[in-house]
Amino acid sequence: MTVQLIATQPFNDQKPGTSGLRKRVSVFQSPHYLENFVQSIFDAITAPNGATLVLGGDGRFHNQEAIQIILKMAAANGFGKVLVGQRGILSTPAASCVIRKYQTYGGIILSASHNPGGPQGDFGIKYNMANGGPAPEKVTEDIFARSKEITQYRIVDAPDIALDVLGETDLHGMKVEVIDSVADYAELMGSLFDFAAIRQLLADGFRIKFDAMHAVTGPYARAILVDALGAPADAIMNAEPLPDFGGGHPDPNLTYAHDLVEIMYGEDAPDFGAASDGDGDRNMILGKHFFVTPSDSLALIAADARLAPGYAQGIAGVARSMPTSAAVDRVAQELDIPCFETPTGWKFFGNLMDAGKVTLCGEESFGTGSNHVREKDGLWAVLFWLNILAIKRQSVETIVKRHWARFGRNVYSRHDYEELPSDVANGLIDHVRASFASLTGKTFGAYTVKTCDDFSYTDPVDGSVSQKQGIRILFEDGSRIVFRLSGTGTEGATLRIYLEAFEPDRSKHDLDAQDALAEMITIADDIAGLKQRTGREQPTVIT
Ligand code: VG1
Ligand code: CO
Repeated sequence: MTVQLIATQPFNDQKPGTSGLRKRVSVFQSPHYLENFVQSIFDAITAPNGATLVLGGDGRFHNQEAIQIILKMAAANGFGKVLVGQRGILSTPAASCVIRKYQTYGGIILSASHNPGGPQGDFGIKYNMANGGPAPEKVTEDIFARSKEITQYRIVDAPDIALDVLGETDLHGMKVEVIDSVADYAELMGSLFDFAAIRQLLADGFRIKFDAMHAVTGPYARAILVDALGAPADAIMNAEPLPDFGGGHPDPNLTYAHDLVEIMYGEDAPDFGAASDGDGDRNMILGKHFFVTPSDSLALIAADARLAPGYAQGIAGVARSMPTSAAVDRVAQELDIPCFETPTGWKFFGNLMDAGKVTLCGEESFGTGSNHVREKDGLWAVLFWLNILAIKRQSVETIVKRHWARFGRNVYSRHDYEELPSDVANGLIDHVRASFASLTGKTFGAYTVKTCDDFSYTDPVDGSVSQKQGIRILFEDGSRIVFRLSGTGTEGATLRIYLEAFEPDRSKHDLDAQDALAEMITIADDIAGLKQRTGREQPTVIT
């Protein structure tokens, strides 16, 4: 076994997006593509000799092959040990948990999250720091800079490591320890939530349905919901992780999790439904015939956090991404705790959590989490809800409506236009940006524009500045429209339009969000020339 230095040439497109580098599988399969990026990570992070790394992925097509390559490269780059999930499996929150628990130098997570998998699908890779969280922009920029000047990578010439049996193997002087993918994570969940109360809730006949969408959460959900909490085996659907996610789009929302949605809106609907995404960090929460928006879910968890043992002491503060609704801001105000507004992407929450400024964080994109790890966490949110339900013994709908009655309702929706030609999407954003001056003070029906800007964020902990994080059109009554381009897509551009209106009037809380926001939707079209520029009559996905 020898270390090989392989000559290579830079690719110019290895810039990490909102959450790591995501490309078509075929791109990652092209010679040196994965290797170049992994070497760029190793070059950028300058780990000391003998450092320990965590490695795992969501099990999508190409996961195992990539893991073998990364192990051999880690050995050639002087790592002392790699903790790798059994069969290469680690959900994103589980990887974050393992990094923290064993105090490793960092970790590599292989996932393209909610993007489809399979030979024609997407693959992805991201680096997480010693705190268990996604690398901050400074580090992803270093990685990108390295990728543009790389001339060689290091790899040992060795046979593949068996990943199905737990235990330790030697790889050119580096230890490879295959660990149980679920155990550490399940133990952490047991320490945060009142499992006895949830077990009792389920024993009393409360029916749940969890859709793992043939992605990574199947084994986690089975160990926790079925084995530890006593839910019947059929409470979990699509529980077998498949390399192509069964041909589906593992994104837990009303469009892509339609099987679950049909059940939850059907005649004999269970009391509680939930789904997670490809890598297990997102969650969708449903009640019987009822959908909980992620923004409301965050607000509600914040309001009732003390009901869970891990949060019984109260929460230090909350943070939400800018496009997420201000529902949680109202809760923070009442609890008299700080509320931070960050750019999109979990990497912006890390500093706030490390500094003890916030306990709970969330994004409108079905992401909720806390300082128990440094990633958003799908099953954690499901367990938090079950914990709240086990104590309150009210329906999901009642809990949400009582919350609205108390705090008011931030009516919210996101409209996505996927796979637009890049020049169309950029042209639309430029157009809105160029209209700031003429929009300010302009009245559209009942709404008058107060200000418009490009959202920029100064990290209160390290002072780093992130600019152009989405365009905000803010109206005088607190309503707003946000325009943003996705940083996780792999084909063309995805335009996201976030719509929010505050409704204090209880008698209007039963309105469907699309109806309540109808006027805002028209205004968005007016401002951006949506239909005319995109040639589309409808968004691809409405959440
Ligand atoms: C999307 C979401 C963002 C989330 C990111 C990663 O990013 O909007 O809130 O943090 O995905 O989530 P973008 O740039 O496409 O809007 V995951 O579950 O894909 O790791
Ligand atoms: Co995800």
